[in-house]
Amino acid sequence: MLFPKETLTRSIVSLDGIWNFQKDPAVDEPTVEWARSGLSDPMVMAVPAAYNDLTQDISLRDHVGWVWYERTIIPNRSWQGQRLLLRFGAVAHHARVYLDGEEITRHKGGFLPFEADITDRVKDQPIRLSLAVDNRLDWTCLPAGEVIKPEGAQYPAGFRQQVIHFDFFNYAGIIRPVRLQVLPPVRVESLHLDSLLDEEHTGRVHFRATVSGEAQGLHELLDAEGKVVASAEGTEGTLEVKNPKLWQPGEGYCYTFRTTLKDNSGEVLDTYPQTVGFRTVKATSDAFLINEKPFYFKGFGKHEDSILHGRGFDPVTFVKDLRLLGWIGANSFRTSHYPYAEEILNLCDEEGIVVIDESPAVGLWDHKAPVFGCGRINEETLHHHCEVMTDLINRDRHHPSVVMWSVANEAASWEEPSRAYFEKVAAHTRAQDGHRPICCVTNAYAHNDLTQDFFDVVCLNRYPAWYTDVGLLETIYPNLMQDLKAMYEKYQKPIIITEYGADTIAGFHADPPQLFSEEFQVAFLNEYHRAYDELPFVIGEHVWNFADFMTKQGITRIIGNRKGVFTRDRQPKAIAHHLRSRWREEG
Ligand code: BDP
Repeated sequence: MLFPKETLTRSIVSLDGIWNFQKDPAVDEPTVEWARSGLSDPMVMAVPAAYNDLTQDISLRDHVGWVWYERTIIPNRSWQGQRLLLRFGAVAHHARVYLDGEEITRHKGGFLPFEADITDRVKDQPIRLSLAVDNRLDWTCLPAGEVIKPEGAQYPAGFRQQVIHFDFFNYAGIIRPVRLQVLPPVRVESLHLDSLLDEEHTGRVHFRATVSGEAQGLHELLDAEGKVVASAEGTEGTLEVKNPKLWQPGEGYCYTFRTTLKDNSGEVLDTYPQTVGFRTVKATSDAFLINEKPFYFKGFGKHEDSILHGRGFDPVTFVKDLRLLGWIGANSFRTSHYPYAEEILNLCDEEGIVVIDESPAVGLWDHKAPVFGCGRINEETLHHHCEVMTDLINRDRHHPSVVMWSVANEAASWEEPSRAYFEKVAAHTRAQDGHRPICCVTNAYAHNDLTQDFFDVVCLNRYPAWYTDVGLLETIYPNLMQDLKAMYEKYQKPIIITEYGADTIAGFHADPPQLFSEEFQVAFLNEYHRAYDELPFVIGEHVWNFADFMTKQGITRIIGNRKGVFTRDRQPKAIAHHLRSRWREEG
C-alpha cells in the first residue's frame, strides 16, 4: 500500500473536514440501517480527530462501543476511466465502511492504514460514505484490553466498562486523514524497497514493484538535487550507486526512488516517487552503530496526543514537536506505543531524526492475573500481532529514519508462556526485515525476564524512586548500577533506557525537592544520568515522556500523566533546560 501522493498521473481528494456523527446505542452490532437511511440525529464532528474531547458529553468521552461517521462524496467528471481508491490513514479501533448502505470493507486495528477500491460503485450521483467505528478492545486486539460488566446495585442497567492495561487515554474515531486517490487504471500498486550499503560503500536499492495492468516499468534513483544517478527496468531488481551521500542522524539526506510506467508508444501511464536513504544500522554486544559509528540515543518516548485532537493527526503539534526536539538537542524518539502517522515519519526522514518504530502491542499484562497461556492472550492475538508486524514493516520499511522495530511494550515477559509467544513474534519480524535490529521494550529484570535473548538491543523502562522507594533520590544510582549491570551480564547486549521519568506539575516548586515539583524532576533525572554515564553498555536515554498526555482517570494521574518534559501545550518545565545543556554539550 503506497502513501497517497499527487503526481502527474495521480490526484487526491481530501475527505477531511466536518462529517456527520452519531453515537450508536446498540450494544454488540452497529445499527446498520443508519448506513442505508442516513444518521437519525447527527451532530457535526471533525475528521481527523478523536471524538472524545470534542463535546461536553461525558457519556461520549467515556463511550464504550460503536459510533457512526457519515459524509457525501460528490463524483467529478475528471474521475471517469480512473481507479478510485479510498484510503483511511487510521481508524481506532475497528471500522466498517459503507457506500450508500452497502458494506465495502472492514478493518481491525487503530494505527495502520487501509484502503478500498470503490471505482465500480461511484457513478454520477452523490454517494453516501458511512463508517461504523468501535472502540472496544479485547485480548485479541492490539492494544489489548477487556470489556467487563461489573455487578452490583450501584451500576446502571447494561453498564459496561472498558478495562485497559495501558497508560494512555483510549481515544477513538477517524484519527488520521481520509483521502480519495484518483489513480490511473494501469498503476504502481505497491513498492517493496530495501536500501542497503555494502562495505565497499556501494549503495543498492533492491526493489519489487506490483503493477496493475500491462506496462513497461522504469525505475530511477534521483539525488536530492534531482539528478538521475541510477536506473533499471522491470518489476524487480537493484539500482546501484557508488559512494552515495549518506543519511545521517541530524542530516537527513534522502534520495528519491521514482517509478514510471509507460505503454508501448512511450506514453506515461503512472509515476510515483518514494523517499529512500542510504545508511547502515547494526547492534553489536555493546553499541548501536549507524554508518559504523556508535550512536547514543538522546530523546523521548512520545505519544500522538494533543489538546482537543486527542490522538487525531495534528500537523501543527507535530511541527512544533520537531522544533522542540531540535531545541533540546534530542536525536531520536520511540513511537510509543503504536505506529505513528506516516506524515510524521516522512518529516523524520528529512530532518534526520532517528526513530524506533513500535507496534501497538501494549497492554499485554495484568497485575492481578496471568495473561499468557491461559486463554487471554491467545493464538488469535499472536496471529494478529504477526499480521500487524507485516503491515507495519510494509508501510515503513523504506524510511531511513526507522532504525529498529519494537515489537511490544511491557508485556508480561516473566510469564513462562510469553517465551514461546515472543520467539514467534521475533522470528516473524526478522523474516519481514532482516536488515534492522529488533527489540521488545520491557520492565522485567535480569532475575525474571524470559524473552530478551530473542532481541538485539535490551530496551528497559525503569522507575526507581518513583514507583518503588518513592521519593528516595539516593536509591536511584545504586539501584540502577546493580540492575543494569545484571541485565548486561545476562544478555551481553547494549541497553537503551526507553523510559524513566517523574510526574511533575509545571509551576509546582519544592526545595528540597518533593514529588511532583519541577525541582524533583530535575534531581531525579540527574541521578539516573549519573548511572548511565558510568556504564559503557548503556547506549541511550529516552525520557518518559516528551510531553504531558491524557490517560484514563486514576489516583496517580492528575488530568493525565504529567511526566512530560514539556506540558501538554508544549511549554518547557525546568528539566527541559537541564536536558538541553546535557544533550547539546555532549554533541
Ligand atoms: C510505563 C509505560 C508507560 C506509562 C509509564 C508511566 O510503558 O506507558 O505511561 O510507565 O507510568 O509502564 O508513566
